[in-house]
Amino acid sequence: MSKFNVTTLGQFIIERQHEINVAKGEFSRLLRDIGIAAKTISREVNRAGLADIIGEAGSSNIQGEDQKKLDVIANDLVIDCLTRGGEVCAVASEEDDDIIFIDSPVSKNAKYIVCMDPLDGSSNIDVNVSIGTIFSIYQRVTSVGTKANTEDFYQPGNKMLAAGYVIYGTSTMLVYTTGNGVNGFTLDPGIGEFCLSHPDMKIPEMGKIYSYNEGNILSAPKGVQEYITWCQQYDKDTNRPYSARYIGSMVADFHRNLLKGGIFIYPATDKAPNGKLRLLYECNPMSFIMEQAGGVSTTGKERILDIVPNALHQRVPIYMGSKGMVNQLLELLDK
Ligand code: AHM
Ligand code: MG
Repeated sequence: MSKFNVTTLGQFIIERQHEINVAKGEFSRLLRDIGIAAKTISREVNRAGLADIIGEAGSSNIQGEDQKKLDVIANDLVIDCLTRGGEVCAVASEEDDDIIFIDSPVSKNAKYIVCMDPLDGSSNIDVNVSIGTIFSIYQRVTSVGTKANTEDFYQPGNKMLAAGYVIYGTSTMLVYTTGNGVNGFTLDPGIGEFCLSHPDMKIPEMGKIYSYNEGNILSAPKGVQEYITWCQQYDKDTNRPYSARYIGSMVADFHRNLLKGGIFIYPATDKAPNGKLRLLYECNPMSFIMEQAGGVSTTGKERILDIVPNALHQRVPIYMGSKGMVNQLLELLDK
């Protein structure tokens, strides 16, 4: 029997490449490059308290939010990795106002575009709480060899080829889907590889955790207010009251709910009338993973993955998680 009884991310990508309908070698190399970028970001995140890299970078992103140094570092690391890999012609990032075009000698025939939030949950960096990276991959719709444009990025989420996230928590994990289920890999620092630790992840149909910033309750839609009150009422048959768990890093809240069962709620608020979370960088990739794990993701009116984007930094309300819980909330929103 082999003594090497782990499956690394690289091995897994090759083993599963028959499931993909696009140029297999190139797509596998692209996934591999994202894995390399994730390991490098993980290293930077782990030494954030030691090196002088926490705190503000002095620049703001398009939403007027302060960028942290680690945001900038993570953004640059992914773009460098993708540039050298040669499979991607353009990237849209939460940290950049416009599309970043990749024009390197090796990327002349690149077929793919990437949307990413290089470091999500940035308010948690300075306080040593879990943060994450979110990515998604699409095939470009404009001709290979020409300059990519917004048409490539305004594809609905249902056209996504792959999506994933990396969580920098008690350990670093990479979770991804190519539309054939969801698999999770834990970084083994000893060998420096992501190893398959959570095969075929499925979210329980019901859970008892709700993840919502209750500081916004007064300006939440009535249906959300009623749902939260319902979650808090005692009822032994439905196992209530539920537990409130809100980290403020979507990746971490999502990851816990995926494993345990739960619902993540970020509706429109007075401060953010379209919701806070971005369709391209946060909602679409997480919705693809959620659906592939058997869960539901919606704006309350429509399936997130069916929205045709009209701006790179578009925001939408989002309700996602265990099927039973999201459906209960939807009944109240519809009333
Ligand atoms: P960021 O991309 O600037 O870090 O913002 C996104 C984060 C999510 O990870 C999280 O779910 C949300 O913002 C928390 O926002 P709030 O503090 O308004 O509850
Ligand atoms: Mg974000």
